[in-house]
Amino acid sequence: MSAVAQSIETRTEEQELTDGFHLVIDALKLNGVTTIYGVPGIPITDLGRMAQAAGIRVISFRHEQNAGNAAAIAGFLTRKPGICLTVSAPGFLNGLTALANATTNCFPMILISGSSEREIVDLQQGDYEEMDQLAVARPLCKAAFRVLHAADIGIGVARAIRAAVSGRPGGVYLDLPAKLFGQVMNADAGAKSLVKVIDPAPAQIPAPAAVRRALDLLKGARRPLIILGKGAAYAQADEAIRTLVEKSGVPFLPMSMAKGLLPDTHPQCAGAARSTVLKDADVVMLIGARLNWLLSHGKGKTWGDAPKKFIQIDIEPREMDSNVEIAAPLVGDIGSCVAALVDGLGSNWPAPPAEWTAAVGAKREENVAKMAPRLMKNTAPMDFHGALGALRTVIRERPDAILVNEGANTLDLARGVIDMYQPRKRLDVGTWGVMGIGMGYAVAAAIETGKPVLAVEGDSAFGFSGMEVETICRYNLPVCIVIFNNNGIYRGTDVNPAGGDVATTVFVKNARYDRMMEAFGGVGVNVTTPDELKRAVDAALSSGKPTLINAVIDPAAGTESGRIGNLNPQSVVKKK
Ligand code: ADP
Ligand code: TPW
Ligand code: MG
Repeated sequence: MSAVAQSIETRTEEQELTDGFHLVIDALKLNGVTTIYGVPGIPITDLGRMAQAAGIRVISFRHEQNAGNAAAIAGFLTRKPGICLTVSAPGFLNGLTALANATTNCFPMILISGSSEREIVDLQQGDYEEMDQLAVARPLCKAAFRVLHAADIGIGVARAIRAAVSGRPGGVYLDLPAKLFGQVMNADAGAKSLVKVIDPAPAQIPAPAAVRRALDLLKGARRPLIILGKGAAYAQADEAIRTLVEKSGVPFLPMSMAKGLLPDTHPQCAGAARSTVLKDADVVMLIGARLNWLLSHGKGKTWGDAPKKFIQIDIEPREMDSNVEIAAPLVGDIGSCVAALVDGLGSNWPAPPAEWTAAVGAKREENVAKMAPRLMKNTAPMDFHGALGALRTVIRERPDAILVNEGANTLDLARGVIDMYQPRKRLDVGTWGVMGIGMGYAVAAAIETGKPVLAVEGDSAFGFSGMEVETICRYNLPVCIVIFNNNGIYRGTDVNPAGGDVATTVFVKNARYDRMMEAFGGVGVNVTTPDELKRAVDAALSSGKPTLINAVIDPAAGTESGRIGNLNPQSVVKKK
């Protein structure tokens, strides 16, 4: 043995050592991370193994985008950053889509990717999976960090956690080069280098003058409206929000993922009178909802001619005046802002003019009555409303089930038809209207909450993450997937006028998605009527067995792009 080797051996006998692998795991555990979503491979395979051995639940996916989506929605559901772990370049890029989507939706998540050797990457000498990942990630997320020394792992993980959950939540990238994992240091010094993040998302109290300004505006309103967004669902200030709505008597409109914060059947819910309230309201209070495309940027036809004033509650100051003037900006965390407003309402806050609440109520009853017969049609093939009528009953009977929803018609119609009763039970395509969130969200929803999950998926939407049915079977998750199979994107009836290939929006006819589930030991069911659909979903949710129901929908039933066909650009050139 050489003198040097001998001296190292003597030293290791004297002191206990740790390394990068263990420090990353210890740092995550110290900060309460219980689950990692990812895909293994060089250089993070052993990190996953060791994390599992150390008691962290490590959920292996078939594609990083789905693992990333799982981490993102875990962040939304728990207010702790969801962790996604990927390999270098291609795995990193697959996960990056989910990180960007999380940032866009204000969900806290951390994408941890292994990366290649810095010296080789920076000289572009062609390393295994070479890519300057930090530079690529930076413009697409809220913050991006790289750790080069084992002694900095603790601080690196702490920065990532705080960046993800403080202020406006978002996606954070943490770059861990392969060499870091093998770096050795004294175990005591390593333990001391770890950082437990104290109060990672500190309360941000609104200024009293801003609270008064908002209350004054609300008090003077003749036709007030509260819009609840997914920021309000995320904030977990459920009781305070309910009190504000009920004490003020103001009608409320939930955005898609805020449905259930108060039940859609609540007497003040204006969900079924959306166009009326947006058009006619004179004072609109936004709580954790942005005036982006989903709210027509706060102007134009949707908002009518009646002059409007906006009160906006948001933790991000720069959100104010992003699209229109905000008359009463209330910057702070929703829990603190809403509590301050409730205080200010006092005990004899005047109800809004009865004329207004009655008009909203009447419109709502009218629209509900108009839709009712369409939901009761029990025919084959089903149309969307018939099938959704059955699923609406399922959720009414099982309000604690989590509904995941994506597609075009399948999304827009389910959002309108299926009433939600509890907060954070509806997870969908979010701000981007992105396809592919379905199975990642379903897996994480089941794992994080232990509740049954009902994923209502367009046949196209499902295809973006469909291979994860194996993951669902492997972990034996209580997920029931219903595929609204109309043979394609929007519809299955398009024809290619030039002949030859089928139209771009059309899939294989009479496909049997249920058999995909059977391939992995799950339950597959093919249904053609709403009654059959209801029975199959009930059986799945009661048994908790992974189930996929192929629901045969009339291929002619859908419309182009569901409810947002108006966003398609139109060609002005006449065809020859
Ligand atoms: P929706 O799509 O439902 O309309 P958005 O995603 O557009 O909702 O808006 C969510 C908003 O909520 C974001 O502007 C975000 O900054 C804000 N937000 C998120 N969490 C909080 C919080 N705890 N307190 C205050 N605002 C928050
Ligand atoms: C990542 C564009 C929006 S909706 C949709 C696509 C491809 C599928 C609609 O068909 P589906 O639903 O799911 O069968 P239905 O009920 O209307 O038949 N790529 C990404 N995101 C989006 N939004 C698209 C493409 C799109
Ligand atoms: Mg379809």
